[in-house]
Amino acid sequence: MEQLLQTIEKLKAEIKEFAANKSEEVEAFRIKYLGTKGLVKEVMGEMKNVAVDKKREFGQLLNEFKLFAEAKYEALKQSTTSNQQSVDNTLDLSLPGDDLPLGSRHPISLVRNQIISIFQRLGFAVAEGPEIEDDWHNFTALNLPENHPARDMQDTFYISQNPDWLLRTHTSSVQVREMQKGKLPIRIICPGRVYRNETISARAHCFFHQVEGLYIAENVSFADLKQTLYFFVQEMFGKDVKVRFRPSYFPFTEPSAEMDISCLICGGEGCNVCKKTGWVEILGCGMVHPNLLDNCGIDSNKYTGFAFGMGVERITMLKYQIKDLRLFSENDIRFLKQFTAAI
Ligand code: 2U9
Repeated sequence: MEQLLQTIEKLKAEIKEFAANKSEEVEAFRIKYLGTKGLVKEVMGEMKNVAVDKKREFGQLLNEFKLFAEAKYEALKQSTTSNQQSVDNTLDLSLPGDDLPLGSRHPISLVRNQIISIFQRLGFAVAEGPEIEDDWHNFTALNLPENHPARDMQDTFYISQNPDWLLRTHTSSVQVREMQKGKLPIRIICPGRVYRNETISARAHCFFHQVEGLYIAENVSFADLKQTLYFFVQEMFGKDVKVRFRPSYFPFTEPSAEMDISCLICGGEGCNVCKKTGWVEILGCGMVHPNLLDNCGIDSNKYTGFAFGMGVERITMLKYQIKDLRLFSENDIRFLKQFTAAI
């Protein structure tokens, strides 16, 4: 009896240590221990030699031994199949990688970045401000009197919680905030989104993007304005493009002008894009009205400045010959993916 107990212990230790990496080794385990001529059967066969009064005790022991061997077999099977799977999933690192389709910048972002970069080369810094503005920064400070049509509900989105709050209608409020800081000279461009209560069409939207610029220092003249904007046009549209300034009116500048460039499509000959005039308008500009300087605590006897403003959508439409403003906000991938190669 003692010998049988020792055999079981020895076999149990052997089974415990048994390791298998491949399914053939697991099969070898099954044959050796659990097969019809296996060691478990052989040990079970010893029951006939056990004394009657010990049969119950040994029966239990042998049964536990058999379950132990079977459990080990199941565990071996499990571990080799998961090993096998992980071998199957092993990556072949020598294979070329999958192509990741590259996205592209939105055309408005492309053009805005280009405008910013041109003015940065002239020493302009970028300034930003809130899209929800108060009446003073958006209108009053900018010489837009209380009865000005731009203040009408038809033109401006007001915030219902507070009649003093609105969605900025231009980024000029950012320049006002910079002027209030009182750090002169000021040489900034203000890119950003603006909102106007317009019916959406191919030529108008309830939001669009502007880049406005402001230069305030001593002795700033209209000649500085012209030369700055001429440099911008040459960088943006090419050296052959001509410019012209037409007198205009804005409440925040005096004198004021609109700047045209020779038509990019017909080169000035006259076509549908320029409505047969040979010229297309690209921005508005002028010398900062002295009232604005005074409103913001800047000495208008000492300082002068120029300002300009352009719609990024307009510049983008001219540059890429886009005919409908709504394309910019429809997120149609067929439109957007055409700008993958643009820088
Ligand atoms: C301050 C002083 C002056 C900014 C200016 C324009 C002329 C202009 C339009 C272009 C197309 C708006 O987006 S648009 O519809 N802008 O024509 N903007 S001068 O003048 C300023 C701004 C701020 C303190």
